[in-house]
This record gives sequence, C-alpha cells and structure tokens, in this order.
Amino acid sequence: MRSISLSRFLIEEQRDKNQIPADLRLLIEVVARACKAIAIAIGKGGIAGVLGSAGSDNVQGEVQKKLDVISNEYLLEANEWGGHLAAMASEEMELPHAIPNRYPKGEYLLLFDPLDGSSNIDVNISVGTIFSVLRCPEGSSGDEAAFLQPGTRQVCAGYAVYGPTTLLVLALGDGVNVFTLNRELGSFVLTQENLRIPEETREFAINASNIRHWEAPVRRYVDELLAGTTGPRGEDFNMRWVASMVADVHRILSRGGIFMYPLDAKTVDQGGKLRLMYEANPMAYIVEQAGGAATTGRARILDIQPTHLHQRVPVIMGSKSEVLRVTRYHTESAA
Ligand code: P6P
Repeated sequence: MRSISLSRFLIEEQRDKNQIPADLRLLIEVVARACKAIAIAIGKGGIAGVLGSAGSDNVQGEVQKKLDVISNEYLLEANEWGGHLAAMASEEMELPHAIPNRYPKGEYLLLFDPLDGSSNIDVNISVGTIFSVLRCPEGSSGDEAAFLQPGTRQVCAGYAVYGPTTLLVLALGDGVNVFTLNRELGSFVLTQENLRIPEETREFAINASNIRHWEAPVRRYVDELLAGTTGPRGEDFNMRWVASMVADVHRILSRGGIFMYPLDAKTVDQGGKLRLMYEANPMAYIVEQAGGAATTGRARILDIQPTHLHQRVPVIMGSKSEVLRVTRYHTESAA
C-alpha cells in the first residue's frame, strides 16, 4: 500500500487523471480538516462537556445534541472563506447557508449531515459525518432550488466515521478510497484503495423493532433470511443494527451486507425515515462506486428528482445481489 496523504492523493488524481479541479480539491481538503476537528471534539466527550442535548430541536424536529451543533458550526466556518462554494445545506439547518458577501463564491454546493447517528454519542458508539458535492447551476445564487438535483449529478461524496479509528471514505467518480487519520501527524493517510463491496453476503441490517410496520416485500425478504437453512435461502444469515447509518454502511462496504430503512407504516406519510440529499444520495453514490446497489425498493436512489431539501426516502443499499432481490420482491408484490 502506497503510504500517501490525502493531499498527495488528490494532487496526483488532479494531475494524472485531470479529474479533480483545484477548487474541488480545496473543498475536499477543507471538509477533511473540519472532520478532524469534529473527531477531536467527539474524542474529548464528557471531559469537554460536549455530550448531551443542546436544548434545541433541528428542522427535522429531532433533539439536537451539543455535538450536532458544534459539528455543523465547524463545517460552516471551515467552508465559508475558501471561494469554492456557492452555498451549503445541512440536516441541522432549514434553509441553505449562503456564503457571506465578504467572501468570494465558487461553483460547488456542499450538503452534509454533520453528525449522523448522534443519538449514539452519549453511549460512545461510532457516529459519522456524511457529505455530498454538487455543481451550482449556472447563474444560480445557491438557493434551495439549486440543490434539488438528482444524486447522479454528484461530483463527489464521502463520509467520516468516528470509531476506534477515524476514517475518511471518498468517492470522486472513479472508485472508493479509504483514508485513516494519523493522530500523531494530524493527517489522513490512504489505507485502502478501490474498495469493492462483496456481491454476495450473509449479513443484513434493519431495525427489527419495526417488523409489524413493514410492507409485504420487506417482510417476505427478512422472513426468508430468518428461516436460514430451513427456508428458501438455504443459508443462515446474521443481523447487525448500530442505528448509525455511517457505521452500518461502512461495515457493509467493508465486508458485504444489506442496509435497509424501508418505507413502513410509521414513515409512509413522510416518504421514509432517512434524508435523500445528505444521507441516501451520498451513501448511494459511494455504494454504487464500490460495485453495490442502492434503491428505495421501487427506484434507483440516485435517479430520484428531489422536490425539497429535507426530503426523506426509503433506503435499501449494499451487496448488489441482495438489493436486487429485495427490489424484485417489491416489483412482484406490485404486480
Ligand atoms: P432508528 C440516525 O438518527 C439515523 O438517521 C441513521 O444514522 C440510522 O441508520 C437511523 O437514523 C436509525 O434509526 O429508528 O433505528 O433509531
């Protein structure tokens, strides 16, 4: 494995493949620096008094953790001055954040979930930052309409997972690469090139407490997995559910699996649980770049034309053969 830093990787990608414009390289390095600051804040935990609730709700109506607010601020402050962005959007903010007039505007739009899975923070379970990069439409000021582009228009997507190690997982349209934070040097170092998700798997991730709310195709699929060697799959399966999308999807990218937060009777009115623009789309982009698949059960996630910034969608993603099976069950159920 070449021992190269994130900066060198991006420069070589830019020079050798002419794939990453300078402003996009700057954007990625700035986001990575903000993720390092978030990792440090998380690592201090109770010592720095950053655990617990911020005493406010976000636009989703969810209780904000102190670290949700801190992480959001880090990403806003890090990205405001660089001249590479037209605007930013966050799970934690109702409206897009315009670049202050004192700074130049750029051609990119940055979307992020600053601290996904933050309900796990107080019990020391891995959480993460998810981000997505779009181009700002020509002549647009970066208002909400500018962000409403299908996931296929992403030029970059990535996540940081704050676990036993802090990882940065990056997809730029030419595969998925993993960088590990060297805490002594304070820099991300390439530790896995061209990550490929195993086509087949014997592991699934779903919040099984919702079983009574599931639609028939999901119930059929999970029942078959639970039947194991006694059922139609003829194999035993294992279940994992961290309740932190970044941790669950990273496990699946690393050793295969299927992640499901499907439409169910509880979430049908909102269209699903997870957010399209800064959770489903970036993760779907990364999973597809790693050779996996990502659908709502009825449509490819990246093809969805968004109607509003905080839109929610059903999510089924991971090892291609399993995702295609679940999607087929939805088609058969509708027939
Ligand atoms: P539940 C975290 O709040 C999150 O948005 C995802 O990271 C995670 O996969 C999901 O919600 C967990 O939802 O219903 O199991 O708490």
